Amino acid sequence: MVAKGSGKRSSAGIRGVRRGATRLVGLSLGVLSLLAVAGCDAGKAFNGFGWPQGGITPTSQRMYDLWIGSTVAALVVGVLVWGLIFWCVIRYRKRGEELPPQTRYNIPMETLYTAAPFLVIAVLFYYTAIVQTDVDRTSKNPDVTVEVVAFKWNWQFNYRDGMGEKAGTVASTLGDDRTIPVLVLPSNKKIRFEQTSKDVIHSFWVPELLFKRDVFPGPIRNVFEATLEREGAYVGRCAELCGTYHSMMNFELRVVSPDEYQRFLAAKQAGKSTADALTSIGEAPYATTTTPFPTKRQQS
Ligand SMILES: [Cu+2]
Repeated sequence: MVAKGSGKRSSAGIRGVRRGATRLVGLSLGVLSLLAVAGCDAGKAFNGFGWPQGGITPTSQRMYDLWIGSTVAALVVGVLVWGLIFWCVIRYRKRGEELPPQTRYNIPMETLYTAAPFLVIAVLFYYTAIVQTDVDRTSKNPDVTVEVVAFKWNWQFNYRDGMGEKAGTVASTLGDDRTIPVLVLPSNKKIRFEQTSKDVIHSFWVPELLFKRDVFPGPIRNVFEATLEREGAYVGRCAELCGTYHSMMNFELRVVSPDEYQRFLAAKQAGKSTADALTSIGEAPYATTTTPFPTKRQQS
C-alpha cells in the first residue's frame, strides 16, 4: 500500500514538473514575442536603458537590440520575482502560534526553480553568441583595407592594396602633436581594420562604432570589420591606458561617400597632404571633432 501511494505521489510529481515546464516555456515564448514587438519601442521610451545612442554600423544596431531585449527580459523576471515575494509576505503572514504546513522537499517546485535560471541563461547566451559572432565576422573580400598603427601617443593610418602584413601601402596619414590624424573612409562599404602597435598596447575606439579593439605590438595583428552607414566626422580615441598622454591620443574618423573616398585616395596617391586631399573633395582639411595636444610641452 505504501509503495502504491508513493508511486501515485511520484507520478503526480512528474505531472507537476511537466505542467510547470510547459507553463515556463509558454511564458518564455510569450516574453520573447513581447520583446520582439515592444523591445525597440521600450528602448526609445527609456533612452535606451543607458545604452549609448547613435551607432553608425549595422552591428551597433544589433548590439542595441540585444541590450534592450536583455533589459526588458530582466525587468519581466524582476517583476515576477518581486510580485511572488510580496504575495508570499502578505498571503502567508503570521496569523497565530500554530506552525503552518511545512513544504520542504517539494520536488516539482525545486526542479522548476533549478531549471528556470538555466533556461534564462541559455536564452541570453544564445542571443549574445549570435550577436557576438556577427560583430566579429570578417569577410574574404572587404572593399577597403586600412592598417591602423598605434604608437605613443598618436596614430598612423595606411590605406592598403590587400589583406595581411605583406600587402602594400598605397597612401598614408600620420598624426603628430600639431595635427590630429583624419582617417577617411567610404560609407556603406565593408572596411577591414588591421591593427598593429609600435610600442605598447593601445586600443582603437570610435564611440559611434560601439566597439573597441586592443592594438598589440609584435606579431599579433588584430582584425575587425565594419560597415559605416552614416557620413560625418566622429572622434576616435585610445581606450587602453598606454602612458602619460594616453587621454590625448585622439584621431578623427571621417566617413564620406564612396566617390569622394576614391577622389581622396587618388589625391593622396598623387602626393597631396591629407589636408589638401580633404580640401580637394570639399571636406574640412583638419579634424573638427577634437584638437591636438602638444606632447612636448615647454616648461614655463
Ligand atoms: Cu594609447
